[in-house]
Amino acid sequence: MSIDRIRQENPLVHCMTNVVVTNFTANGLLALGASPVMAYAKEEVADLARIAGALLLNIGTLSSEQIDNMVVAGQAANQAGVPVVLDPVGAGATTFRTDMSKRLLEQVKISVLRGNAGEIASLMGVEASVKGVDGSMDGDKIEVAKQAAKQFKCICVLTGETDIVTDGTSVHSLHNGHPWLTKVVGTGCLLGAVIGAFVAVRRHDMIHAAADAVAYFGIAGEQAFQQTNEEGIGSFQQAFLNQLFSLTDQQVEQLRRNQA
Ligand code: ATP
Ligand code: TZP
Ligand code: MG
Ligand code: MG
Repeated sequence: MSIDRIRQENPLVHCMTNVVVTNFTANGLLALGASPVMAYAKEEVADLARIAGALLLNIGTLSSEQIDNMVVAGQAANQAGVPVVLDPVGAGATTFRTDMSKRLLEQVKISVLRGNAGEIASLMGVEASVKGVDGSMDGDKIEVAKQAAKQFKCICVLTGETDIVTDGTSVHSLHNGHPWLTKVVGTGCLLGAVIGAFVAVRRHDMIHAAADAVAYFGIAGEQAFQQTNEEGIGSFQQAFLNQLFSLTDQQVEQLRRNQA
């Protein structure tokens, strides 16, 4: 596990994310022990991406100009060897979102692609249901995730009730998490940033870094639910941030549920 390293090294995560989740993402990264910076201007994104521990590209409230700037940031990160995480929010909901996600995958070397089943399936041309930012599919999620990882030469993290983390060959199926995570907006988006922090401190073993991030995040959700289920979802959101702040590597090793 890597949470101790994140707390020691305090990696900078450059987030180009959406307006819905900006504050939650910054607070989630701080709680974890990472250092967030949100920056979008074409005049500065390359400079920041080069010095970051990881770059997050999240298309949740995209515009054409923002995608242009994401390409600039992503290519600078690539040149500097900085890992790039892509969250193709709402891919499949509109042709624009699907096309822009594909453009980023073509023009930037993506290290980790993180999306729900509907988003990943849409990028692969597999039939999916995507309503706004919520998506699902009926077929074999492991196979779709593996194909995506192979096609885009990246690690694919396909989230939902079971989270799948694969490089196209080896597959980690993780069974932590809680349905209440879907009742707080931006948990998927924050997870992309948290994966960024984990890969920043373990660049040479990104599949295990990504799997650890997913396990950590899911266990934080479970613990938060146990503390707040009688109070409700507002308290859950606060407790979830508290868990990101306080969970240890040892607790995560005890509580993680890999494979079926
Ligand atoms: P959506 O846009 O459909 O809400 P998302 O991009 O927010 O998707 P999710 O798939 O909801 O991303 O994943 C966010 C977090 O919620 C992940 O940690 C995932 O494991 C967890 N999660 C999602 N659905 C469930 C579920 N049914 N049971 C347990 N955990 C879940
Ligand atoms: N609309 C555009 S981006 C966004 C919404 C509601 C946030 C989506 O967050 P998540 O993490 O995918 O649920
Ligand atoms: Mg969600
Ligand atoms: Mg999402």
